[in-house]
Amino acid sequence: MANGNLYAHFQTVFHQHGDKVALTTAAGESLSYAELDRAAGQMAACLAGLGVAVGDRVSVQVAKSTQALALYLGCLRGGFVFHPLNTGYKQHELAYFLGNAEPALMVCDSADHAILAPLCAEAKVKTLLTLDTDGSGSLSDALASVTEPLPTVELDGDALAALLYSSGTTGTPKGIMLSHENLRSNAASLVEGWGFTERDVLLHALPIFHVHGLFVALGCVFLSGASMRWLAGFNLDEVMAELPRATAMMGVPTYYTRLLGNPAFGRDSVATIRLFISGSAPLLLETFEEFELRTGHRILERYGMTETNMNTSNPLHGERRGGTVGLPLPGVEVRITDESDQPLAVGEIGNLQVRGDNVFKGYWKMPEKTAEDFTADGFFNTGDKGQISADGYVSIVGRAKDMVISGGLNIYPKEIELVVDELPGVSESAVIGVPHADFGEAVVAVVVGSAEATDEATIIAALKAQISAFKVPKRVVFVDQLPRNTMGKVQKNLLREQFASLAS
Ligand code: MCA
Repeated sequence: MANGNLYAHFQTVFHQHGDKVALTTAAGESLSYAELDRAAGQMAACLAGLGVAVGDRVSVQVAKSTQALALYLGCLRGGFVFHPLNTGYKQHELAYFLGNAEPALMVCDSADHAILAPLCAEAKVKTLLTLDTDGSGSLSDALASVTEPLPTVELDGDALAALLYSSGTTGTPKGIMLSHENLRSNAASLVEGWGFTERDVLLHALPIFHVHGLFVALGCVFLSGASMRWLAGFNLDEVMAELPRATAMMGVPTYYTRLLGNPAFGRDSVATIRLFISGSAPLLLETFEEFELRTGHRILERYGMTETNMNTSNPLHGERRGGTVGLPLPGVEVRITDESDQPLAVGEIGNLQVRGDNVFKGYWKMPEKTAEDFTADGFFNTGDKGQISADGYVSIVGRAKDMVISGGLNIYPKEIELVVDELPGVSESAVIGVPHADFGEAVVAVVVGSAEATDEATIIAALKAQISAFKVPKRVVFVDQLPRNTMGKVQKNLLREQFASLAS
């Protein structure tokens, strides 16, 4: 019986390409596949030696680095459940995640140790280690005493590989359980669908605490034996310098609008690139068209979400239709239904539902919420509104859930409203997304002020102290009252219209 551990599938490729460079950083540091395999084996042995057992969660909040990559691979290899945390999360958010995920071990930047130590004590996390981008930290010290790499653990494909949180409309984050087979099957579909081979060099500028940079990008590279240009984050000058060394790039729309904002970006910048892929947020048709005019490339837009990884993709060979997210991937069923899960006629707008090996195992410790989001015949309700054309192209036409996507990051208004409503001088608030040239959408808070005075700067400063900076409203506006329908529900669509030009 083949080992269901995703790392076993990676390792087959690693052993085929031992001396080949797997990744090179912008600073010129390179790691071969053999070195990556050894680092993962050392990391797995180190964590096991610290008492982490198969199925235990390992929470990680560290800056992107080659050691952070080895930590992810080591968790897969050891059968530990990888729990990545956005490096922007603050105490208020972290306390919940650690209490809910109950990790056996956590790894953080040494700069955050003082904040995380009490949170880990509170959440009864046995071990807290540090790991810095220069390779220093207590995890590195622990690694130094490892002599033998841990052999890749035998797992069933249904075993949990990762736990990622998405807040959801109620503001309470939900742990999304992803299995080794969820990740392997989807990555295999993408390697085939996007034509990744060992000759490719992926420009990797994405964070590795979300699906896009962690599972989509790394899955394509490690199942094909390709190489990577490994950037710490999206820095326009670095990306411009790295493009001539790459054959493919993955990014959120903001990456592409920023490239277009650079007059030096043009056809000769992309002479070596065969494929640009966009996702995590809608790619505006104007961006798609301007990019083709500027470079001759039609960006390949695909659609996914943390619960399902990738669902649809525009074709590698065939018409890439701007404004759509393409066709269902092999092994993924997509349908549009009405409120009672009945499929609608072609072209009609309704609830977008998916079924396939890519769909997650459920929400962590929330069986009722899980049951709510699946239909009797096993389709997952994505919460997105969509339609499918007669020739099968899927378009996302809206969101049932009240969510803002800003710079490729999902932001849930409820989570911010709960914090704003507690601030002095606020009686209630409504948080919306408005168009933003750089981030696509920007968060705006519409506030009904109570007797004491408060103002935009005070509210923004208070929020920055409590929640991740990327979630903090770019603007705060005051109104006498919030528009409500006859049911008393705040009419956010009216607010979006009223404040549409606020962040432009
Ligand atoms: C940073 N800032 C943001 C964002 N990022 N504000 C709103 N939205 C954002 N996404 C703010 C910071 O808080 C800071 O504010 C200021 O911008 C500058 O911060 P900096 O870090 O320098 O920003 P940046 O480097 O320009 O980052 C923007 C970015 C980054 C490059 C677009 O957000 C990014 O890499 N996004 C990709 C996220 C991602 O991987 N998404 C995939 C999710 P201040 O100065 O006030 O502190 S996976 C997914 O969605 C599904 C599964 C899928 O289909 O892929």
